[in-house]
Amino acid sequence: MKSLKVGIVGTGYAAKKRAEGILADKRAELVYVTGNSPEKIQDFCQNFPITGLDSWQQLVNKEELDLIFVCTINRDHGAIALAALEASKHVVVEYPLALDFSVAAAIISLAASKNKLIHVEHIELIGGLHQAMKQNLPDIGNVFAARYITIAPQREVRPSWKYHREMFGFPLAAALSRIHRLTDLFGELDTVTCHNRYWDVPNTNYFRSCLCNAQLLFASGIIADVTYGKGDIFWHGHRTFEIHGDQGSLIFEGQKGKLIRDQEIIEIPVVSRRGLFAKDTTMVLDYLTANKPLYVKAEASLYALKVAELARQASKTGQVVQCN
Ligand code: NAP
Ligand code: BLA
Repeated sequence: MKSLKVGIVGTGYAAKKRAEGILADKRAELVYVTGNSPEKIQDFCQNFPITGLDSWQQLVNKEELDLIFVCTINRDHGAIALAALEASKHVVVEYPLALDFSVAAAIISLAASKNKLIHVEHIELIGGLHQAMKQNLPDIGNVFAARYITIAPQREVRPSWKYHREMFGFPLAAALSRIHRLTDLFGELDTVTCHNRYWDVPNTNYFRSCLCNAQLLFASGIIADVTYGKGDIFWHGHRTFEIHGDQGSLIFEGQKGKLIRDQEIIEIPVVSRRGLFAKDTTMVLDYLTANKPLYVKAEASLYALKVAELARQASKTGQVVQCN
């Protein structure tokens, strides 16, 4: 069988993981890469057998490419995915699909009309923590509450896309996995409220820190609290995911998990976060070459993005926003 010819937009961490995955799989071959700076593109081409191009517009229109991986900054995901689908390529986008919900919806429609794959990577779903949560959920009875907090302190924040209002996007859209873990477990929402604060770098669109807190009320009645924070305002890192049911609680702190019930506390091992991009890449190739189902549908990502968009509205108005 003819191997799939791959183009990569981006030269950072995700792009490298994709290139490693493609290189290790006979069903696909690396052809072109592009990025933000000539030096990084050159470095990438020195590390992988791949040809550098000057722009993503050039890359997505290369006749010979079958499959494009979009691994660049969030602001550009939507435009690149649209252009790649217009050029009739299969497309994989690192989450978020787009920062704007309506653009993301248009991308999914275009993929359907072109009969091409649009896959949004959501490695959090295939990671050890989420799998352990899912496996143990039946042991805690009826769930009524959840809390998911990730705080990443950072000393000496430099101007980078991850600390830029437009390039990174609204925190819960950018870090969409925070919402997506919850919608994957608990389904649809009734309402959302949200507060979001930035600590700005004066006279720029960069920030030094952000703190975003949302309360999601699910249709089932589950109340979930989501907190995302990063930057130099924080002094203590935090990654806690708790789910509370009427028969017990599941508490994960970092990579350590426990199930707490009446008289017992049971440790739950969580496997490491390594290898997830490789897994995702393999599943994309399984889908394209053998029609094996993927682990996530673009529509599920779109729903999480809708919740993020409504949270953004809630944070602007201070109001409770209805989700349907
Ligand atoms: P990264 O290592 O910082 O790489 C970012 C890429 O974007 C680099 O090629 C960088 O090129 C380029 N870039 C930086 N500033 C730019 C600008 N102003 N205009 C155009 N391009 C610019 O980031 P990453 O971790 O690979 O993340 C890439 C995407 O994957 C993001 O959407 C992220 O949300 C998503 N994602 C990442 C992970 C993860 O584990 N890392 C997990 C899930 C999703 P230069 O270095 O030349 O500037
Ligand atoms: C998610 N990791 C992300 C995202 C970014 C980074 C930008 C998407 C936005 C978000 O959800 O916050 C960037 N992650 C980093 C960087 C480091 C990091 C720069 O850990 C520096 C060490 N990602 C990695 C590494 C691992 C990793 C080294 O870069 C683990 C070995 C895993 N990142 C990882 C996973 C996610 C993620 C599993 C999905 C988010 C989730 O699990 O909820």
